[in-house]
Amino acid sequence: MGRVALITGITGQDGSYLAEQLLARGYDVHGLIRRSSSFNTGRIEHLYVDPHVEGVRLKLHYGDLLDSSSLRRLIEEIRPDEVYNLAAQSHVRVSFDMPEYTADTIVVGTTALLEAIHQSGVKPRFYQAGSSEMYGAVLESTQDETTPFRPQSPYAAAKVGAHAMVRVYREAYGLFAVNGVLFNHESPRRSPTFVTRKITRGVARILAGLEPALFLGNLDAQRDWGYAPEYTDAMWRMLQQDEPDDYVVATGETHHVYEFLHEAFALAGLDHDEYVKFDAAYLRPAEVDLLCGDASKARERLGWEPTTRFHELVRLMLEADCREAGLDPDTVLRPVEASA
Ligand code: NAP
Ligand code: G4F
Repeated sequence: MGRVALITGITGQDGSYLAEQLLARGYDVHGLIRRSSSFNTGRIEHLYVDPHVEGVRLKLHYGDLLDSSSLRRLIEEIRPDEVYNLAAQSHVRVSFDMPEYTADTIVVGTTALLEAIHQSGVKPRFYQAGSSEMYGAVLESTQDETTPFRPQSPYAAAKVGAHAMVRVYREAYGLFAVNGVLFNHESPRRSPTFVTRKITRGVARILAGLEPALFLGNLDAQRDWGYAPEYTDAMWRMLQQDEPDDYVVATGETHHVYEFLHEAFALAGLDHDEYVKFDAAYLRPAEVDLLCGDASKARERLGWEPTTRFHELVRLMLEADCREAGLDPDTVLRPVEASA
């Protein structure tokens, strides 16, 4: 029998890529999904097969990280070999508006899942989706597994709490529990409320005549942006090691938000000064100015290497958004050689 994985947050960007990769590796994949009045399964529609068909390897289950009884039931029913805890209220700006809910999904939800595993007696390997946001007000120009956390948002503080809880279950109960500390990772499946996708989607829609302008907040922050499917591969690698440990996953390259903006508008042959407007609503009460990861440990121990770099990432996201806006990227974007 193949291995069995449970993914919370399977309907999100990372969950969809991870599900794809685990199915390709022969796993039976179970996903926790929230009940919603409209479909929330768009990112995994291409993987979905009617459960009445024999041999189906992707199964979806209603539940919620805030409903501990559903977590306990699922762990006991599915008896997974690996659990990937990706579910979260993952938007930093929104976490200032909804701090309690954010903390509930991240700290209480993660604890509920760890405790459900502990109580069940099932001993799956456990991955926790930690974030570079935990570093917050950084004092060092690159961050690795030894860099202290100085969180700047309810989201980041909650992720620090979940990170600590994972260590407690690892030390106290010998659970194979791993914290990934992942720097920003993006893709055409990124929610359009995060800045990279907001920019590429905005540029494509301006090109298509669907929007007159793009409203943004702070353009001065620096982020280390990688390509999401490469990061979900790193999650899997962490759970295949002999011992549980914590790992940073990053490209080691950092760029200002305005560089991403310039790059996307330049590829489309548009002048960003004409279209980009400032809106203070997108500022945060406290900002993280600089993130740049050092993933040496992941390189050495996991054999993991980022391959998609900044310019390629901007292009592939913009191309996908052009298609979504009904445009042919080969016609409307500058060719690769002209933009290299
Ligand atoms: P995402 O696209 O926002 O997906 C979040 C997922 O969590 C969605 O499937 C969402 O369900 C689900 N969810 C939210 N609240 C839930 C709850 N109470 N119970 C059950 N499910 C719930 O996030 P992502 O970019 O894929 O990121 C995956 C994880 O990695 C998150 O924990 C995020 O904080 C963390 N992370 C992300 C990055 C990054 O750059 N992407 C970097 C570091 C860490 P719906 O679809 O129903 O909303
Ligand atoms: O795209 P962002 O919202 O991503 P942020 O805050 O870095 O968080 C993402 O990455 C984290 C990993 O470090 C994850 F843990 C987290 O779940 C999430 O996936 O914002 C990036 C930067 C910020 O400095 C923000 O202030 O872009 C700036 N920004 C400027 N204008 C904007 C906007 N961000 C958003 N979302 N929307 C804007 O209009």
